[in-house]
Amino acid sequence: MAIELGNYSEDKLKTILKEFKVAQKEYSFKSLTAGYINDTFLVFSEEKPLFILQRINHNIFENIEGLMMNINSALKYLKGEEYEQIKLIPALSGKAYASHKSGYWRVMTYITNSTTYDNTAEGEIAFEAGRIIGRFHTLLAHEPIALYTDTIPKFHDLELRKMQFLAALARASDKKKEIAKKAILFSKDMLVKLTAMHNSNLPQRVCHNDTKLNNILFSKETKKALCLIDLDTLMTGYFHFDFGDAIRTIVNTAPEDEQEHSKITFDKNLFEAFLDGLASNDSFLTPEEIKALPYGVLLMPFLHGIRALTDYLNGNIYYKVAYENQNLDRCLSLFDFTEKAFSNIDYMRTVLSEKLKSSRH
Ligand code: GN1
Ligand code: MG
Repeated sequence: MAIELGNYSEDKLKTILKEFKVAQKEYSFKSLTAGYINDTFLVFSEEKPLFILQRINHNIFENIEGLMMNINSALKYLKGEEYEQIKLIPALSGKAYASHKSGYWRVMTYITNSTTYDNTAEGEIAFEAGRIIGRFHTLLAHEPIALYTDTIPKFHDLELRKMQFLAALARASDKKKEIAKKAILFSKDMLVKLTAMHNSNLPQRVCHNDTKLNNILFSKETKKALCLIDLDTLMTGYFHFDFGDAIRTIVNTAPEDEQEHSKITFDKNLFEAFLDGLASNDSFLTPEEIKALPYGVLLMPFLHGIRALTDYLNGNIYYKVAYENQNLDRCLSLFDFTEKAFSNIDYMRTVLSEKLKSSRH
């Protein structure tokens, strides 16, 4: 049976794979369609999944060299007890990626018997997610941030996203503005609230910057978290980015684009399980970083929401969409979660102070 490979033929993928240091075998491919940005394929030999072949979206990641250097530097440390190592397979040129007329490609090892979850209702999964994110950060805690390039400058910067939103709003048609009225009002209100909460005096760390639950690999058998995947946005940032992005996809048991907003949750048991997992690592956060975590839980869904709204107003030029209003629908779901998180801010402060110890007492 022919497998759907999107814009690529099997022959084309075979030609690209030949540009990497892999054994000459008969390979087959399966398209993985979960991401919004890159084109991703699982590579099989005799039914066995061996590699991930990926075309990096060059429109979004303009600095491929810097991006691959960030990943390469971090991967040297992302291994050890209770953290599964991912390896990049070099191209024949010796580089970590191959440039081809169709774009920039890379190959990584595939971790067998692994799986991902888009969302979960299980405390065990939330605990493991917290544990592995803490592990990722402790493994990279001593990395000099100067080694890392800002491949998407100001990626999680509220001011930048505000300017981009206002620019899109100024250009949008009255019809679009009418359709998106509720989201626009919410954005304006939340921008004021979040700006007031912002603390600009926190330590920078090497962050993953896209720690949604389905970027964590789990063992199919034991349900233990293995490692973080999708390292494209690995660059400096603040710990509350990684914390907030994980929380928005874990304590909400519905998908991030759930259309029935009554299904969008802020599940306290999952929040606490995640914190327990995080706290099972040695303490590595300063008291100020811990204090900023509830802000991160509001910031991250809001930023994703306002980016989706901006893209809707701009005519869907950034994210891949399946239908015209998808970005707006996603925005409204993310804003609904932001509101639910907002009403839990005192609760978050209390549990955080109970459960997380800082590295300075
Ligand atoms: C984009 O394509 P994907 O899912 O890895 C986005 C992330 C968002 C995500 C969905 C570079 O990532 O920030 O979390 O969509 N990545 C970029 O919310 O914009
Ligand atoms: Mg990503």
